[in-house]
Amino acid sequence: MKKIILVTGATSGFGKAIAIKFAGEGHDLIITGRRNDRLQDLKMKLEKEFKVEVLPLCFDVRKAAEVEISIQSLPERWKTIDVMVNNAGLAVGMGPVQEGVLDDWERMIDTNMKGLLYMTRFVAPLMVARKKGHIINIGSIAGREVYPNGNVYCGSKFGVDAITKGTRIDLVQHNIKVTQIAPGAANTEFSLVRFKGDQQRADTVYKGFKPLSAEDVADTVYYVTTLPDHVNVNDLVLMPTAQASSMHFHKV
Ligand code: NDP
Ligand code: 8X3
Repeated sequence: MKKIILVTGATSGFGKAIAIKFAGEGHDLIITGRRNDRLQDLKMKLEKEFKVEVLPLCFDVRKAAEVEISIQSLPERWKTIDVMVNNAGLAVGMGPVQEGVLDDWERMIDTNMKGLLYMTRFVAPLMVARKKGHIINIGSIAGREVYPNGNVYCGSKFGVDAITKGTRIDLVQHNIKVTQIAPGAANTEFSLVRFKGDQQRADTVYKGFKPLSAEDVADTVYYVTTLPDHVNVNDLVLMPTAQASSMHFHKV
């Protein structure tokens, strides 16, 4: 059955791959992000290749008012969101806490935690009204194990872990599934953003082992939406085979 899937951060990496995966399976999509040109290109591509309908919404998840108006002004048909993937997020900088850049901290906390909360605040009521829905939060191995110089990014992803558990408890009585997918290292634009455009430094993160691809994560997100109504994956840690923990890699 055709569903409506909302994916935040669909202009790149996991979000884009998730949108392509669901479109390939015949589902209609609401795709969000701040880069409107990329949203429009993706809409054209998906509608042409897969004959699905795609609604791009360009806004910043850190701005509660923008989130609220974007969701509340959706045409009625598009408000019947079956699956929301809270994927938009980022790391900015990496260094010891005593040298932290305050603006980097604000960006991570505001995007990864508050942005995810704003989306949930305005989309969950639509699901509650229909007594059905599935919220999938993209956490991280960084939300399970802290690593040196990861302080605030890890904190924001530990926050996603707690918020996901709390959301599940609050929504269980409304028949809404809540899942966290927590990936390990994946080669997307993540490290380029973290290292503020330094491509060489970003590339070194993935040297000597095979990281996850965005498609690996997209396949997993899709999988958890295919289970019977009475079955939910609460939590799934998805790692490259060559990564045993935040800190342990088999590199050659
Ligand atoms: P990318 O940088 O490739 O994609 C990040 C996406 O988030 C972009 O589409 C970006 O869109 C969107 N985004 C960022 N800030 C905002 C904002 N303020 N408002 C709206 N959208 C925003 O990285 P990934 O695909 O790797 O990251 C996706 C998620 O996965 C993140 O939550 C990240 O923390 C998490 N993750 C990543 C891992 C990795 O190793 N790559 C591992 C584990 C988790 P735009 O810039 O257009 O707004
Ligand atoms: C991204 C994975 O380990 O670089 O969430 O923090 S890590």
